[in-house]
Amino acid sequence: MTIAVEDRYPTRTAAPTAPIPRAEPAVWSGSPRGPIDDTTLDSYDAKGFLTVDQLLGPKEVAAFQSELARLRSDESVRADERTVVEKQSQDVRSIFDVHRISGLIAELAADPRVLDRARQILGSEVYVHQSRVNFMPGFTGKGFYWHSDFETWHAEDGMPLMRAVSISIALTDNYPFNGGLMLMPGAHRTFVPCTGATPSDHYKESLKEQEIGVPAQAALTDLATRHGIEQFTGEAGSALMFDSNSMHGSGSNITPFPRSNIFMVFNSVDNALTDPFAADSPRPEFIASRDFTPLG
Ligand code: 6CS
Ligand code: FE
Repeated sequence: MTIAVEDRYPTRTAAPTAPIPRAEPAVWSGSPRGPIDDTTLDSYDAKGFLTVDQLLGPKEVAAFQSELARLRSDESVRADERTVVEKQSQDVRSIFDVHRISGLIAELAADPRVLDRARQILGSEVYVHQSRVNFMPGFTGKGFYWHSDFETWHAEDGMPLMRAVSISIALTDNYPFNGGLMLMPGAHRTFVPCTGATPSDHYKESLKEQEIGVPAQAALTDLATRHGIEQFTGEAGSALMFDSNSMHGSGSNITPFPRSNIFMVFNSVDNALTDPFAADSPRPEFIASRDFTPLG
């Protein structure tokens, strides 16, 4: 029997509801000292994200690029339900649960350069909530409209609080013009409820194009006006870490330059998933892990 957990962030309501100020910190206390210096940690707390130049060296980037090419061309991976293909082009867009498919990526999740940063921000032991590799091909790569990941993870996966952090590691150069991720600095301190009930098996559509769980334009206008917009750019090997409730999105990529990244989400073991707060059933394990065993 699951004990009912208080829903601090009601969303997917029939009628529009007002934004909710964030109750919890972005950087949790009690963490073991980690690789992030105090100035960067303070900036993360204020903005909701930080960047790491050259988290991976050139040789490591090359090894991961080969791994992604291997995965992408493996017919069994392509046919797997954990693989999302583009509607029109049928190109592989994302491979979920990739830390369980690729040993190389499993090692990266447990690498102190990654794991100790996540533990430091979340102030606890952590586990992988979700992993994916994203391929945004040149010319046809589709972006994602503005959204908060936490809104989906709360509504559909039963994530109680904003105590998760994502890391996106660039495996190609991220330019301003090839679909780089945009974020609103400081918007992580506001929860924007979304209207509209979650359809059954929503993930089958939302992972290609999200229509439910999308903030209203008025809320986005207010946030962008108050906080502005920054864009993550950087060479292959650089990384972006961002709070679960960061407001982010990306444009399409009409340039010849592809944009590929490895994306992993770390959740605190003290923020384990419960029942979905606004969906009739939990999403599959390959999108939202229910193995809360601490990493490392
Ligand atoms: O629904 C999810 O879990 C995924 N959707 C998006 C657009 N970003 C975060 C996450 O990978
Ligand atoms: Fe997202």
